[in-house]
Amino acid sequence: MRFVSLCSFFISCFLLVASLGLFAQDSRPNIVYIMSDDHGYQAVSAYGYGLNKTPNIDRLAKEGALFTRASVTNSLCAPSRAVLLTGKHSFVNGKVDNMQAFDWSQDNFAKLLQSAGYQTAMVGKIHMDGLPQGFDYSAVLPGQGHYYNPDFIIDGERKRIQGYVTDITTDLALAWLDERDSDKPFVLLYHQKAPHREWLPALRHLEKYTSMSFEEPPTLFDDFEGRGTAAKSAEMNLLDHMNWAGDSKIRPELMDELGIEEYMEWDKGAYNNNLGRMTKEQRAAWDAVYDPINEDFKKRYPDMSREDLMHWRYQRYMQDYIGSVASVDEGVGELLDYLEKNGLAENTIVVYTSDQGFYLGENGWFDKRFMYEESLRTPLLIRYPKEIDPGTKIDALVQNLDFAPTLLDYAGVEIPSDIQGKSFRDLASGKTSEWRDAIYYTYYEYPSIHMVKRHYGIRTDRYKLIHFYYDIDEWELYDLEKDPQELKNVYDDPAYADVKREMHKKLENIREKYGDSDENNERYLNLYLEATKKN
Ligand code: SGN
Ligand code: CA
Repeated sequence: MRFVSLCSFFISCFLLVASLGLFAQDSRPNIVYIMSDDHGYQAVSAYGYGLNKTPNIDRLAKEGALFTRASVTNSLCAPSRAVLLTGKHSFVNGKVDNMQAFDWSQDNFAKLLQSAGYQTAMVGKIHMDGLPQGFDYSAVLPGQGHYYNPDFIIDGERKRIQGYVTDITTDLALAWLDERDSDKPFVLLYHQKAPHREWLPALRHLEKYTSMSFEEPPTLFDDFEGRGTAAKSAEMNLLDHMNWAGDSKIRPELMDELGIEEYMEWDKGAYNNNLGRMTKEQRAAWDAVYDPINEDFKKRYPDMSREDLMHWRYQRYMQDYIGSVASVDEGVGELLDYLEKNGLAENTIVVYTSDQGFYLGENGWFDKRFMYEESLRTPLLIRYPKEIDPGTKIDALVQNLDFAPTLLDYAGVEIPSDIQGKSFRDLASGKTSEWRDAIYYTYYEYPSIHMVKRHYGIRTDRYKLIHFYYDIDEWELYDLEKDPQELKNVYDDPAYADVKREMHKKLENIREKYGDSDENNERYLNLYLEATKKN
């Protein structure tokens, strides 16, 4: 009896203290949003392309969900980031291309989480000017950033940090996690620069990846028959439009010796600038691997046909690209280990994605920008043990437009009504399979590097309709079921007359739904022409 009353006394004390909030634990989930730059889904092994191994990123799919058809609304770096932050299409948030300034004063999901009591941090690449708003802590790269000994802007102050950018970004992220207030939930945006051009892997990866050889995509020598003017006139060819020094790491002096001309006037400059940042020791380790490659190329070059050169450049490209992905994957591993060691794995949502897709030699291309699949789609993996079953696969047409509302939803914060994306929380947990039946896409940065013409379009489960405008007026229609590589434009094929009509109607509706129009295109074109004139 006495024991029981003693117990009930302690229980009442406990309840009293708890109700006063002294024990109150904030159980809202933490969020780690990982985004790399230009990481094509073909180079995430969970997608099954067999190009490389990304065991750490793959863990998210094994222990959570893999989205097979996630995409972006505008396949370019800074616009994609603006869509992530705002949950609104480019023509609404204003950041339509890499040139226009981003208006940080508008709402973003980090600001909303911050006012709801979350600790917020952004580390790595953001590719926008101005101090990131909505973040208690920010350590970002100015512009594109550098691979070796990069500058960082930490809470507004610029300083150079010695080392390799991917590793530094991870270290800064982990240091912030260590210093945070562990009583409050957090959101960490951990944004890698890699594997963005010009693809400089970490020293520890040079040997391994430069000696690898990769299977070529079947369309490496695409002649673009069956496609429109836009694909034919794009400047993304591995042989014709890639820098020899900057990208393929041929020494500028060797270019001169062999009589190879610069395609871009900054070809040699890019090489000198990237390698010029290295310390003596870093440079020596780099040269020890790339000098023999140069020597070998010097011997072979005089006898190489255009075709031989294309094979060579594809391998060179992939070695450095895949080599740069390796450290991104290691960073993800470090982060996941940290969460585990600190008891955070269960209550933390971990997202892995890229700011868009990327061409890894398909159609003979590198870069992105197009509404075609390799560029439109982006890897998306998400782990949240409390709600998402291990090994979940989702084919729904989610977009980067949906991140802001999804993350707000997980955090229990009200989603503002002007957000255009949709939370995919219930889709990920399997509570529902209902989803949108079409996605909308816009692209603006033209005329510019890579010369991908302005376009917009709609993609449904099976079809894609694209309109290229400004200096052409061409429509393309693809049947993704019959032609997943989008090699044959069936817009003028009478067999598709009904599909064409239907897709036009859908396009009109979706443009109206999101508030897009030809007037928007005109307005953004004029802003672009003005901005490019000034530069
Ligand atoms: C640089 C690259 C381009 C790339 C853009 C945009 N050239 O200009 O190849 O398309 O960035 O990329 S480089 O020779 O300077 O590397 S984005 O991801 O930032 O949008
Ligand atoms: Ca990018």
